[in-house]
Amino acid sequence: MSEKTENKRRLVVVSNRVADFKAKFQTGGLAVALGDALKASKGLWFGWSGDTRDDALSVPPHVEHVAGLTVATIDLTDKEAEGYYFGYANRCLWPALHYRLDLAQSNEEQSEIYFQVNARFADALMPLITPDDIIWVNDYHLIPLAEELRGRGCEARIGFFLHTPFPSPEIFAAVPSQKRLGNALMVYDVVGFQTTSDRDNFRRYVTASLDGEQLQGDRVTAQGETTLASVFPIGIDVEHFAKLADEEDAKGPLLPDVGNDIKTIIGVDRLDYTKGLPERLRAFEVLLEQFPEHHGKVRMVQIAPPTREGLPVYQEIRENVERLVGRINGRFGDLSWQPVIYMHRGVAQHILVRLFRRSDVGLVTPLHDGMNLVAKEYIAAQAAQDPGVLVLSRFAGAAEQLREALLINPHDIQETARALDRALTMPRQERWARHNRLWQRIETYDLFNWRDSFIQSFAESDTNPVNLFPK
Ligand code: ADQ
Repeated sequence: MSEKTENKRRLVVVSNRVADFKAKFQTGGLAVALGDALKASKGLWFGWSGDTRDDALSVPPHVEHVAGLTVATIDLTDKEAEGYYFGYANRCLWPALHYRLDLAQSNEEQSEIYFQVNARFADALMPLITPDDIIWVNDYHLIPLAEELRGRGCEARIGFFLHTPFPSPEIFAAVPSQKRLGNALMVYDVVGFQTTSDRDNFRRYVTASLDGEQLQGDRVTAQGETTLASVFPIGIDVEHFAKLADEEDAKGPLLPDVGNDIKTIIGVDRLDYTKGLPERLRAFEVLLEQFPEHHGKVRMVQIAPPTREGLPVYQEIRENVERLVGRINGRFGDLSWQPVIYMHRGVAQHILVRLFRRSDVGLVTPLHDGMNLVAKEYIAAQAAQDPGVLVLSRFAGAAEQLREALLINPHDIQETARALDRALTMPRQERWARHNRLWQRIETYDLFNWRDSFIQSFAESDTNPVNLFPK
C-alpha cells in the first residue's frame, strides 16, 4: 500500500458477510489480507451479520472493535434475507454470472428487495464513514451500493471488486434488471475484475447495452459516468501455504497406505454446480475404463463442503455427485482398493495443505469460475524438487495466468481423462519445469499484490492502471 494510503486514508471494506475475526482457523486467507490492511489504517469492515430478526429494520448496526479494526454488522429480516441473498443474488445473479441462464430465476419482488437491502446497507454505513475514507465493496451482492451511497451525499472514493466472472455481454444483457445493475456499476471509481476476459466482456457490455463508449487506458463511460474497469487477479499468501505445507508434511502421510505406488488425485471445492464435480467424476471413471493400467494404482480424493443448501439446485448436485461416487466405487473398487474417497464437509487448512502436498495431481474443473484459489493453493503446497501436476479447466479465471498447467475443457470428458493419464505418468523433469513457471506466477501475483494494487487504483484519482501481465 502506498504511504499516502496507509497514513492518511482509512480503508472501509464492505461485503455481504463479514469475516469472523474470532474464528480459530483464519490463516493465510482473504480475511487475513484484508484484516491486515484494515488494521494498518484503523479501518472498518461492514456487512450482514448472517442473522435475521423480525425487528431488524429498527435496530442500529452492531459495532465492535476486534483485533485492531472495527467490525460493524446489520441484521436482516427473514423476508430481506430470502429476497436479497437466497433470491436475487444466489438464485439469479450467481447462475447468470456463471453462464447458467437456465438456472437464473428471478421475480420482481426479489430483485426489488435486493435493491432495497443495498439501500439499507447505505443507510447504515453513511453515519460510519467520512469523505476521506476509501471504500472497497465486494462482489455481486452489493452492485448498487455506490449508487445508494452517492445518493446520500457520500464523497469518498469507492471501488468494486467482482469475485465471479463477468459473462459475455449477451448473457449479462439477459439478466433481469441488468440495466439497473450496469448503470450502478458505472458509478464506482474503479470496477475490478479477475481476468482480462471479464474486463473485456464488461467493456463490450457498456457499449452494447448502456450506449457507452470505451475510452483510453481501461476507462469506460456511459450515462454521464466514467469508471476505470481494470484487471486485478486475486492471489494467495504463497509463503504461508508453502511454509505450512513443509511443516505439515513432516508429520507424515494422512491417507491410508494401501501398498506401494498408489497415486492420489485431489479435488477440493464447495459443492456448487459451477465447479464441474460430476464432469470430473465422469472423467475419472473414463480414466479407469480406458486406462486399466491405473487400476489399484490411483485414487481420487474429493472434499466438497456444503454450501447454500437451502436452494434445491444444491441438493440436486449433491445427490448427483454421491450417485457417481457410489457408481465408480461399486464398479471398479475391490476389497483392497477404493477408487474415490469423498467427504462432504469442510476441512481445516493445515489438513488441506497436507493433502495437497501428498497428491500427485491437483484436479480443478470448474465450468466457470472467477479465479479459483484452490488451483493456486495446490501449486504453493508442492515440494519444489518433486512436484505434482495441476490439471485445470480453461474456464477458471486462474487459467489466464497458470498456462503451464494441463489445461482442459471440463465438458470434454475424454480430454480430461487423457490429461489425467498424462499427469499421472509425467516425467519428473517436465513436472519440475512446469511447476517452476507456475510458482513464479503465483508468487508475483499474490494476495498482497492483488490487495495493494486494487486499493491504489481507486485511492488516488490519478493512478494509471497497473500492467499485471508483463511479457
Ligand atoms: P469460491 O467459489 O469459494 O470463491 P475458491 O476460489 O476456490 O472458490 O476459494 C475457495 C476457498 O475455500 C479456498 O481457499 C479453499 O482452500 C477453501 N476451501 C474449499 N473447500 C474447502 C474445504 N472442504 N474445507 C476448507 N476449506 C475449503 C469465490 C469465487 C472464486 C474466486 C474467489 C476469490 O467463486 O472464483 O477465486 O471467490 O475471489
